[in-house]
Amino acid sequence: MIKLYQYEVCPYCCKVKAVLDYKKIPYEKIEVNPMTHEELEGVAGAVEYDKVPVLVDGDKVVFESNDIIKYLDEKYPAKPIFAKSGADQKDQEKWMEYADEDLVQILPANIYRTIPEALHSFKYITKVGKFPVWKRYFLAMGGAVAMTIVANKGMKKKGITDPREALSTSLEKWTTGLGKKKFMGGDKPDVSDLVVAGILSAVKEMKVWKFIEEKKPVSEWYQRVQKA
Ligand SMILES: N[C@@H](CCC(=O)N[C@@H](CS)C(=O)NCC(=O)O)C(=O)O
Repeated sequence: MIKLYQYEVCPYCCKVKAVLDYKKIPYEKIEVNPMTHEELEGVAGAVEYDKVPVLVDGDKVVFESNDIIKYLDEKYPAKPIFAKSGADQKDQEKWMEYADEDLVQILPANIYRTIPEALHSFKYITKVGKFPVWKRYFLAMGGAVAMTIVANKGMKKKGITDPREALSTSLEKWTTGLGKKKFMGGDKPDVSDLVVAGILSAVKEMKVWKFIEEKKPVSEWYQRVQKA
């Protein structure tokens, strides 16, 4: 069976899981210890690569979420998600870039916006991630403070003063593109729908989720993707 080395709440891993789930490809999740990466020892090239997701399919090891997604669509062609050419392909490239360069970039500032919010996010991340129980508490406290500082610095660098507003602007780009369509891919989801919904699913247990859910065009589209 396919093995996906991941962190449960890593948005890049969630992109890959959205594709695996949509295509109904069975897989086993292997939660990686973010401090030691010990699970990746023995997986060719994975320790040097030093990031998740890593997908192992028999002898094949694939790195980088977008390369993994392309690999999956080629190897498991039922329910194709990529256009082969033309304007649709250009659109998909545009939205995949939007997902990685715009939407993902705005999320840290939104989950680590204030220390209480960061504490809430960290508690969840350390609960579902592979952290020894005794370390969770200290990580949550220290991590929350550290991440709030880092996320706020990162925001300032990008000229973002209000993370929620920046998220709204980013999501509006998506809903404007979606227009009256059911999915960005038309009648059924394509890779753009899956990567954007996958990324959003990474924060569904965080406080920012309520803010996302209140945006009806986003939440209604998200529900449609979940069903599909
Ligand atoms: N470009 C990569 C980015 C993957 C990435 O940055 N993953 C993060 C987790 S969200 C990571 O593994 N960082 C190194 C670490 O946490 O040790 C992809 O699309 O797969």
